[in-house]
Amino acid sequence: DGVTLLSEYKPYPFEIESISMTFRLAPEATVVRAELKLAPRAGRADLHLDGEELTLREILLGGAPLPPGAYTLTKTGLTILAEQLPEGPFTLETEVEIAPARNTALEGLYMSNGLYCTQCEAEGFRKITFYPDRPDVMARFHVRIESDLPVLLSNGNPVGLGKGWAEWDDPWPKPAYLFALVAGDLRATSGEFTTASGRKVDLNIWVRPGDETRCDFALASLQRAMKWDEEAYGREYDLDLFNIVAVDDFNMGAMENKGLNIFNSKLVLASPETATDTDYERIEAVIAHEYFHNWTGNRITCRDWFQLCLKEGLTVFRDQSFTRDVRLGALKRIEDVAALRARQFREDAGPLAHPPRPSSYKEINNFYTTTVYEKGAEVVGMLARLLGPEGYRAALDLYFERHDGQACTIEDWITVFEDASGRDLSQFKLWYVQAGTPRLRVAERFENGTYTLDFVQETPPTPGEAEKPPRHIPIAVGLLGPNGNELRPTEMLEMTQARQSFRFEGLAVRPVPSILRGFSAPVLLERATTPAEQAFLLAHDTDPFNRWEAGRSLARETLMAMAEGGAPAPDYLEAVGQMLADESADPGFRAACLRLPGEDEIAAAIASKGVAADPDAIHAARRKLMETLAQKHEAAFVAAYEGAAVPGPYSPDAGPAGKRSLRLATLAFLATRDSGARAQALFEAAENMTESLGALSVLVAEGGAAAALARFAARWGAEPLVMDKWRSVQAVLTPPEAAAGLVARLAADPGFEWKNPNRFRSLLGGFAANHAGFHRADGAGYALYTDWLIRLDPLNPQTAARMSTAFETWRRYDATRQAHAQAALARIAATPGLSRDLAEMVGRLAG
Ligand code: DPP
Ligand code: ZN
Repeated sequence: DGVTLLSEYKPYPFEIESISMTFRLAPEATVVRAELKLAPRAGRADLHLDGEELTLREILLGGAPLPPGAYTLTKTGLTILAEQLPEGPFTLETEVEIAPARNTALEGLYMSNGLYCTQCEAEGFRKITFYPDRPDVMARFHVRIESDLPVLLSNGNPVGLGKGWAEWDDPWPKPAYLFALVAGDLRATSGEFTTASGRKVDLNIWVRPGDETRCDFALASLQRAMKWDEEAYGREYDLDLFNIVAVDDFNMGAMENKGLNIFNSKLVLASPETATDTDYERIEAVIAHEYFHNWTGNRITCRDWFQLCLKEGLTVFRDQSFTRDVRLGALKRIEDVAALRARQFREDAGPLAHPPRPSSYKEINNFYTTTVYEKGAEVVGMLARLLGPEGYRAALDLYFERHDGQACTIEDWITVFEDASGRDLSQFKLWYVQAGTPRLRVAERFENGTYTLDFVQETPPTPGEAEKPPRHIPIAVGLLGPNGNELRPTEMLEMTQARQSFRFEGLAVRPVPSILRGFSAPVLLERATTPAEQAFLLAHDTDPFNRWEAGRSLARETLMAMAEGGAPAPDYLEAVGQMLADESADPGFRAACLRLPGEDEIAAAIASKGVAADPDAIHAARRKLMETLAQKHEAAFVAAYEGAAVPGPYSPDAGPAGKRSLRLATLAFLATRDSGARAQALFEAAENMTESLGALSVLVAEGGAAAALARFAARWGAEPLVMDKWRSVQAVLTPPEAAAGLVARLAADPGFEWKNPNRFRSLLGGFAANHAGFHRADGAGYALYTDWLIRLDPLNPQTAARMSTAFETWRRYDATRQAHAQAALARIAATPGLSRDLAEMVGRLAG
């Protein structure tokens, strides 16, 4: 039935010493010759090579043509029976033909605006040549490219270059998913880096002619990442050359191919006029992420794709730490937790819930999820908190020492932590192998100077997992006194039982607890508390994360009450006024505290109480709260807005970016008072994309952006990445009743290049984020979205399947909406020729 099971893993019976490939590039008929040097590992076995959509032209075993009866060819590969094979090492040569110009799935070798490029993770290499396309087969690659195009790149070091050809050799054995090839008319922005041990590395950012002016930030980010990895993890780069190439058609963000990273162009190109502060931050983080994979992913890779979080969870944790250290400080944790809750908690609460290490899949591309990535990073973070900084570093040193050059499992990883710390982590391992977000309830007692926290943990069932034994949860707790002074500094409690109590003795007064500081574990904390106490923590907590968290939960509870007809909590309204006026707090932090929780987050919170969420009521409540706050604190909003102006030339640094963030956060409130006059003025005066797009967003949400949108389009019509923002802002923020109609019109525009994943995501992905617009009661939002998924699927199954996750929350809403969502899923499921990717997703979504 097409299901792959972790329990059925078997080692590959052959070793591949090397693979030597020759590509004769042509858009419709590229010829790929591959020579594999193989050796049986233990005993005789059939040789199976993966291969899809390949036209076999020649096959030679030990230099002699293999007669057709000696092998079998299917849609998924080629098999040579054991009795046809010699007992010792042998060579196998194949020649196949492929058509990169007709590859719309963007997996394997394909073309993007005249450029040849590849994407092989997870299983794209099998669309290039016959090969054991699995990560535990690591081999040395030699690549010859023949083409008249000016720039011909592959992994490793250049070893030969002539007119119409180039040869590359990668000295590091690697799995096929890290193979890459690029050919085209490209320009480099170059620099260098000298490693701690003195190796000089040439760095190049390759882009299409004309884009060279937007590469400096990416190059500087790469240099920062290389330095940080030496300092924080003792990891040096291991080749003389590091290339990054930007391509316009890419299913994901970027890919860590050895020595030749390939990036979605939106994560490389940046100039003040075309990229926002958020874009700069993301570019730096993703450049770092892919670079960090060189050790966590490439030098040490995954045994099989079930272990994906071994490289992704760890590498996300590393890039988060990098951004914290070089850019954002404590604000980074706030951003990461907000994103984790919005995406991963949402996944964990719905039909797609799965553990960071799943145990079965039909299509591995469907498991590049926020659970594998972001929850995977949280689990690594918990290990780091349990062991402390030195213990964590010792464990990582041991990991690199013990497993360099290997394809590993989560068990290997946990064993390293056990060996480095002497601790038993068998219960901790549940975080990797079970799905679901634990709920952590806490009650408190104070008697005779002793303060007691009574915790209860419980994880609700998820698909296929009814029983949830207790987890090992690190809970960081600090105690504050009535004046906001710290009575007890942060202590890491370790909860391992279903119910567990922790005592703090010798206290003169009843403390205010600050629980789960720094979000020390990915759980839902439930604590009966008063708005007054949350306001106290927002004003006084010495842990910046929990300070933000107190305001966030106050806002969430206020919005939930308002969506059910209640009034805003006075303590919350007061607390916002204090935060606004607190000039001692960092502007970026104040902005984070002022931004209201999104409508999807409110819907999730309402649904988790077993009540059907009403998207229209939530939208109205959020709007009403913005108006109420703006009215109550108008003067303070104006003062904060004006105080956060950033004169002078643009810099993407955290200081000015934080001020712009505060300015734009306050602008949204003020627009409810001045009919968007300030936003209009800022839009007209803006000299950078952050302010231009920020002001435009406010105008769109206010429903009065027609002139500004036209002006923006006239200026940026020739810049596809900028026009993605123009589309996205409208799709996300147009008032709900008008959104579906607007998105349908923009999608029908003949200039809308929907086959490009960035274009498609900007409009349709934006629409799915327009909570009340997408979840319209009449089902028109679902129907429009479904039409487009069905249209995209035959061309690009991977992106279509990824975007079907818009439907993962349908059970939160009322019966009418549920019926519309089910009808939409049924319509997708009934589509003839549906891809395996999307079929698996709709099956799970409807289940
Ligand atoms: N391995 C890539 C990344 O996450 C995704 N294809 O960096
Ligand atoms: Zn990654």
